[in-house]
Amino acid sequence: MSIASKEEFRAELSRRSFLNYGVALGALGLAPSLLVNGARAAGMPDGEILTGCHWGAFRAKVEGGRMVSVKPWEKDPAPSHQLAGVLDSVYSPTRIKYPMVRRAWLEKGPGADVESRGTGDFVRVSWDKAIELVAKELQRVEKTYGPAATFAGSYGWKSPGRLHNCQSLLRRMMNLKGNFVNSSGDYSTGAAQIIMPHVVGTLEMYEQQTVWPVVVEKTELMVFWGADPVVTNQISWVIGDHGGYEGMKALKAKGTKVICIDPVRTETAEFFGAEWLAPRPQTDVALMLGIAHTLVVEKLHDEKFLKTYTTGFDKFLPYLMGETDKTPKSAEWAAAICEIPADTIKDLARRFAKNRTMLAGGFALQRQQYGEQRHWMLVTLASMLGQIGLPGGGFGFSYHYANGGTPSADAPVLTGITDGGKAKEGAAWMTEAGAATIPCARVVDMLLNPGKEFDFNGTKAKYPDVKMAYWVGGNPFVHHQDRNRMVEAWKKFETFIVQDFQWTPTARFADIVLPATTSYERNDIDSVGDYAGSAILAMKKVIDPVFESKTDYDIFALIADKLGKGKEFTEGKTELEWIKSFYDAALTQAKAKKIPMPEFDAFWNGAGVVEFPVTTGKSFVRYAKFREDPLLEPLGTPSGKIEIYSKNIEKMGYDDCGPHPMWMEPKERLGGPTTKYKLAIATSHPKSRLHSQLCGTKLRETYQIAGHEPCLINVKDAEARGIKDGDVVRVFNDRGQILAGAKLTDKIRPGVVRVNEGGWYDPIEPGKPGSLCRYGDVNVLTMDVGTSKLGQGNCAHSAVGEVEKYAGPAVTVGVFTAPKGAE
Ligand SMILES: Nc1nc2c(c(=O)[nH]1)N[C@H]1C(S)=C(S)[C@@H](COP(=O)(O)OP(=O)(O)OC[C@H]3O[C@@H](n4cnc5c(=O)[nH]c(N)nc54)[C@H](O)[C@@H]3O)O[C@H]1N2
Ligand SMILES: Nc1nc2c(c(=O)[nH]1)N[C@H]1C(S)=C(S)[C@@H](COP(=O)(O)OP(=O)(O)OC[C@H]3O[C@@H](n4cnc5c(=O)[nH]c(N)nc54)[C@H](O)[C@@H]3O)O[C@H]1N2
Ligand SMILES: [Mo]
Repeated sequence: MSIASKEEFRAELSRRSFLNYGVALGALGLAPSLLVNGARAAGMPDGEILTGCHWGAFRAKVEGGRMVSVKPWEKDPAPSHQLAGVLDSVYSPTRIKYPMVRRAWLEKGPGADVESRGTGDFVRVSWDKAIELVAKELQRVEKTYGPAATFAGSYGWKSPGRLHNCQSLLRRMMNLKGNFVNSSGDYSTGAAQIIMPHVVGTLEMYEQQTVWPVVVEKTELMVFWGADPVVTNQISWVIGDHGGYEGMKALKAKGTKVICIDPVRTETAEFFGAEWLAPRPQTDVALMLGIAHTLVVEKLHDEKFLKTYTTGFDKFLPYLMGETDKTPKSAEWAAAICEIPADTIKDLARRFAKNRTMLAGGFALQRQQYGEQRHWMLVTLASMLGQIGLPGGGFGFSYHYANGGTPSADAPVLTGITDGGKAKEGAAWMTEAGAATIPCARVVDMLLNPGKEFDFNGTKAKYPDVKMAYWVGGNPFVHHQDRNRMVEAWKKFETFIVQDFQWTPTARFADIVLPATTSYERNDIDSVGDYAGSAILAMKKVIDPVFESKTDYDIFALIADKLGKGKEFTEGKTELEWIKSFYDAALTQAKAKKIPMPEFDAFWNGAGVVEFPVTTGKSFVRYAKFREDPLLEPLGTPSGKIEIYSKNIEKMGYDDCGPHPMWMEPKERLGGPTTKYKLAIATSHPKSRLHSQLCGTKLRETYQIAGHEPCLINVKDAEARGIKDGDVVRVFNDRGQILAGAKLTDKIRPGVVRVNEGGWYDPIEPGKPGSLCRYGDVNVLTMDVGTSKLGQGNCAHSAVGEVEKYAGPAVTVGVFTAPKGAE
């Protein structure tokens, strides 16, 4: 079966079969919300300009210096409907227009009246003044408290672009100044990316998958386990390619059996008409163990595979069979925990073993307490099935992320601006820059416990005593867990600087706010597709910077200059010279590999895009080489094999991550033995946003309910509480309370409500612990503990609470306008 052509796919899209992604963007009725009087309209000519963003490449139309419409790049097989919000984000009322400083900070100095953070009491200052304040403060803090007092590990989904990479630029400036505290890892796969190297020898979460064409041809049973690729493949870390949608379309056309294991009947389940199994959240390890137990009892496990390619099954087996703890992990045992009937669990074991089965695991599973166990157990289960390395079988952890599984093109690697630290091998954020480093999700823990020793992946380190933070390209007052704990902890900062283009909740809690441009107001370059790498695209400036915003590069160059390091920062290069240097480095590789690629001028002044051919990438099968020759192609683990038992983890002696995968009862979960609340709160990634990005745009009007973030609730749970569709509800637990708009559905299992992550935090009384959030930031309700001493990832999907019809006084959401004086 061959994959449907792009043309067929687009035709299908225009028949609106795919979540309305094919709807013309204008059809949403989203005209830009603000007439920008202060925008500098001169300079940019009318016409259409090709550029790109997380949501894909697009052509922006410019009229009279304004971006008036966007249309997806013709070669995008499945454009995201979110592009309409991208247009609006440029001109939305939440745009930061001028440098602003919190009044008390400006008048009384660093650390003054920290209680007033978040109240919106800002004073406008000139750029000269702002740069001077920032430079002086960086120097004061370093001089007074030393190099480990400024946090610049600023995490978040900044825009694509190899030059205006605001996080690298921040660290580049900080490295020139002296030193800083950095962070490692990410919020996406904090637990799994730490345990996977012990198990399979790579980060695994961002590796290329057995490609879709092979899956379409060979896979007989596709299992999306806590994964919703139809929603989450809309975005990529670089410029979105959306190749995964071609794969999914072809898989559906072939009629391959799909099972979705998820508390929610997802868009993916709907798209495939999949079989839906809805376990209690956080109980997947029990479910997997129940399947594994059945495989052993019915002798369906592949002993030859286990012997040849794995190590430690003999140590795991006694646990599975209950010889070590008198608890056989039988289907019946699992059923009592996960609430999937024992017969269904046994049946899954038989079907997994009988068919060529791909276990496609998402990330939410491991953003939970003991999250490390999920993917370890999935790898163990796949090992027992013995299909790893066979076409279309085994496991895959990135089919839902950035279009993993899209065949990779024969493309050169595009480099970018460096932070001046020593680059480690591996993921881009694993730099060795920084006087100290913390796992990124432990930031609040660091603030509350200076000097405290913490464990992380076999090492021990001490939290630094941080007095100041500089945040770019992230929105911690939305992305971090347990907002009330965070609001308290943040008071410890003497100074908090935020550089963004929108008045996010984070910017509102800042002392100094610097207005950055969007990517559409500067020149840059990036690749299309994290896995596909199908093209290099000129991200050409569409319009001039609006109001007083400056590019991230210019802002950091100005600060560096104030610190006497301007030349070192810019290396004397202009924006376009930097871009050319990245392109030319790729061109050199391309020439060596005989990949056709034009010279820079022809590229930049011509089509603005170079596409690359796909050859060998079309047939890639993950772990095929290892399967073929485990001795010559060993894994990067100590044994060279898949480690079902890890001696390295055993040596760490952790009580929350043992030497083989196991079920551990989390602190709170639906149906948990000691859990106080009756509802699990799912905090998934939103269909019509990228986290918090675009929440401040008109796109919100397409999904908000009674002006609030939606709360999906099962009809039965709603009826039991007297809640009707469209009601304003209060969602609460011991950690906090938020308002939301009730959306009744039978597409969520009873006992679970869903409020997506990314809703902007909008406290009635900013700075006051427990204050009601008027819009619906679900992280007011989540818990801020590490997944385990091993990974120290976040537990964003471990929360329970209650929902009631809101009976308090009427509230007005206040977070979607600029603070007073900043309009
Ligand atoms: N409860 C719960 N919480 C979660 C999650 C969950 O599943 N549940 N998921 C977690 C995950 S996986 C992630 S990745 C995080 C995401 O958390 P974030 O990455 O912090 O979320 P974003 O909303 O993408 O924030 C990016 C910010 O950068 C700004 N920005 C974009 N481009 C630029 C630029 O070029 N320059 C500057 N200066 N600023 C820019 C945007 O305006 C926006 O404010 O959230 C985490 N939080
Ligand atoms: N549209 C859109 N796409 C995105 C993003 C976005 O914000 N918006 N963010 C991007 C980023 S940074 C990331 S990290 C990825 C995130 O990708 P994921 O982490 O995979 O996405 P989530 O939506 O958090 O969860 C996926 C599914 O897991 C289910 N789930 C939650 N808890 C459980 C559980 O305990 N058991 C089971 N079986 N299922 C569970 C949820 O209901 C959901 O359907 O998405 C990326 N793609
Ligand atoms: Mo993420």
